[in-house]
Amino acid sequence: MNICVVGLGYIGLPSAGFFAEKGFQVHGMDVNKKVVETLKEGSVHIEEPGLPDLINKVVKSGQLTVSDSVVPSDVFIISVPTPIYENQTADLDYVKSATESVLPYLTKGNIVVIESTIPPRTIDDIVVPIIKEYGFDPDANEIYVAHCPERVIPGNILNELEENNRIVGGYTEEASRKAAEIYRQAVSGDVFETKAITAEMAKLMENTFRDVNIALANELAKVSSKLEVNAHDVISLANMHPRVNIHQPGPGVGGHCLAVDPYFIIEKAQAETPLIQTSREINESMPSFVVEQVKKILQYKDNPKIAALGLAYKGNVDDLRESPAITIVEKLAEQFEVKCHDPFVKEDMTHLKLHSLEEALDGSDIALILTDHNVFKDLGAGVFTTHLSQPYILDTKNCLPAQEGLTIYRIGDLSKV
Ligand code: SAJ
Repeated sequence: MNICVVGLGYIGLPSAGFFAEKGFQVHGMDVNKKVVETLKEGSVHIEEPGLPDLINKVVKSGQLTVSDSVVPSDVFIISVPTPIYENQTADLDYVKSATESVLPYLTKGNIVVIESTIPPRTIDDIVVPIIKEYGFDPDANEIYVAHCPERVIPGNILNELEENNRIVGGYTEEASRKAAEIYRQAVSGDVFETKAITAEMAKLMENTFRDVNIALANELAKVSSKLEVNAHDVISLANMHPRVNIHQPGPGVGGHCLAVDPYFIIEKAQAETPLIQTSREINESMPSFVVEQVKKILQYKDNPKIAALGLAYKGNVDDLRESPAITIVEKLAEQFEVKCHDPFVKEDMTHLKLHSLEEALDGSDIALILTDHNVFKDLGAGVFTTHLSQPYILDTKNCLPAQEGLTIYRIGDLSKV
């Protein structure tokens, strides 16, 4: 069975490697020639544990080939970005052009799966019409069209590709069955068959559930600061109840999933989604909340200097998309000197100037922990007391242990501010 994966990004590349390792003959295509060249040279452009070894292995064995064009296959898996316009509606141009790019290679009986996260009704209203227009009839199962949303978490992608349950939403029942068979041959989780619209909504609700839950935690952090109670203690005690699972407050919600996907529901049901919209507003307000706290902590300092540790949207990844850390640094830099450090991020990935850890801390009046990279969790008090002008830390991710000699402020426990 041949698979052609269209789009070799954060999800497409690991998926291509995964299916290749499972014995499928896989061709990965990306319109970005630089990405293709990098892969051909045996390097991998994405930071993800285990990925370089996997890709090297399957490229070497010939199980995975890459190029900048689609090739004829039995299955086409489309895994391209779905960015969002400034007016918070989905930009489906990549999904449309990727679907168009496979058309000349389609033959009757092929399976087309969209793995990209898409707004509800995209399979029915956009993908299927493109295929119909070209002359195939998905209603008569000439092409099997399905949505199988990716659900893997960056940082643990390879394990989750293998183990997670999958939802396969077919345009027709037969399409669900055909596409599900492919996934059943590769994954160890269960594969559930449903309609396309249900799969689209299930995926969006998973991320929206998490976004709304984090908004609740962030609201609690703000309440706690007013009522002088520690939100982290409240959450860990409340979560001991068997039916409660409040998420963690923080500097805001980043990444290309939670910070974006709720808008795909909102755009299709504006009047019916006040809770989802308010949750987005709360999470988007967190960078300003953090900036306010920094100003309060440093109010007695003239020309305070700030070290910002962590720019990525979450720990142990290099992904800067929608990262609240970037917003916080930009806001602070309007008024103060801010030096940034992120061991995962490279110079050419950001407009912000990067420093070594010591350079960033040297002479700064506070260190902000904006990302919970493991390397930060393990930092001893010494590096802070040696370099900072005063041992002040605002740990927005609640990830540093309390240590003698350090004054650690935490979002959710700001009674000292
Ligand atoms: N965050 C909090 N508090 C928490 C948990 C997360 O503030 O308690 C923040 C993180 O710091 C980060 C953001 O939320 O800024 C998102 O991080 P995440 O770890 O929750 O999720 P993502 O965006 O890396 O991946 C999510 C996952 N979705 C779910 O867990 C429901 C993943 O399984 C999806 O495949 C992925 O979105 C996606 O691609 O849609």
